[in-house]
Amino acid sequence: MVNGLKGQIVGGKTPTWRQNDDVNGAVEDEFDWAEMDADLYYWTKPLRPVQWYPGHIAKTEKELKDQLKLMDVVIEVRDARIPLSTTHPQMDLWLGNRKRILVLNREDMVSTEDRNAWAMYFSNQGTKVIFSNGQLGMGTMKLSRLAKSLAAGVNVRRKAKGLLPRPVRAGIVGYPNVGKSSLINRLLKRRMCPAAPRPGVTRELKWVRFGKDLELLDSPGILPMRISDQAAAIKLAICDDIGERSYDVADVAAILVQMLAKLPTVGMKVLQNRYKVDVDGQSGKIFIDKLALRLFNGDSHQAAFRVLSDFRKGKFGWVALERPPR
Ligand SMILES: Nc1nc2c(ncn2[C@@H]2O[C@H](COP(=O)(O)OP(=O)(O)OP(=O)(O)O)[C@@H](O)[C@H]2O)c(=O)[nH]1
Ligand SMILES: [Mg+2]
Repeated sequence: MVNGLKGQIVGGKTPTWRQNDDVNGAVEDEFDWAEMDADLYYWTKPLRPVQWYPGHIAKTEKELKDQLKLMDVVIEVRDARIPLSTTHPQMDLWLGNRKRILVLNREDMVSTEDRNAWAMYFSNQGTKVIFSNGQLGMGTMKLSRLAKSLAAGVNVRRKAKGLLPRPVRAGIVGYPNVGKSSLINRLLKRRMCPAAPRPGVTRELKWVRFGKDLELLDSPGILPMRISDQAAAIKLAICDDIGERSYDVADVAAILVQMLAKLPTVGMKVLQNRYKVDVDGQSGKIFIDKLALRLFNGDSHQAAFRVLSDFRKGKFGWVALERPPR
């Protein structure tokens, strides 16, 4: 229990849950994402800050920054469920005006509406974005084609100088566990880079070759040393994009329950039906405690973990936790 917060992850602008049981499109259209973000801000405020900056990130970050200077193009991978929260605050600074491609991976884990909303948002900004699936390989061929075409100028310049062409260099960067290594493996159709369903798998920079004209750099997932936006940190925790030891599973699951209860495509009824637990309390924490009593002999940690892993497996449907700002 963090900060002795007994069942108290409530508050914010709306002291009680507002129910969203209507699953029709009209309700979804009217849903105010900014208001949920505001609530999330208040819910996370009393919690111990979530920070995760393991040794291997500290060790490789400088090396990665140096390597980025050698790239012809940089592929930034984000989690399609939380494209804003998986945006590294220093990436713009590190990349300057280097050619870049934005990849929203885990496309299978969001709805078509989520995907359309983000596609529109980034296209309005003039940002090239590719949706991908690192597990099945969708989007990877398109990605390699785009990387090669964006970087084609390198060899035009080399030729003009009388030099032989060289493979294009593309660096793959992004937050932990967003699917960077998987994307490379799917593209190469070989398990060249270790990938597993937890953050912090890749620990060193690694170059791999794709055909004769593309070189890819796999890199460890990086995060800022201090995450200033704690609402974002909780979303990283919910999506398993940050080390499990950095957060309290019960607190994070309680907030997830409160978010799901509000989301237009989930709502309280879905939670109630799935877990056969009444949502008559005011906080996600109470819900988790009730679930613990019903299924886990009172073990709240187990109950919390069940809700988190159900979300990660899509048991509430595939839903993004963020929509573009209006
Ligand atoms: N459902 C789904 N799972 C994916 C997708 N992409 C990757 N995964 C899974 O997510 C897990 C993490 O993938 P990795 O490739 O290891 O992620 P990473 O970004 O390299 O992670 P770090 O090396 O820890 O930074 C693996 O179990 C993959 O199978 C996707 O598009 N959809
Ligand atoms: Mg990796």
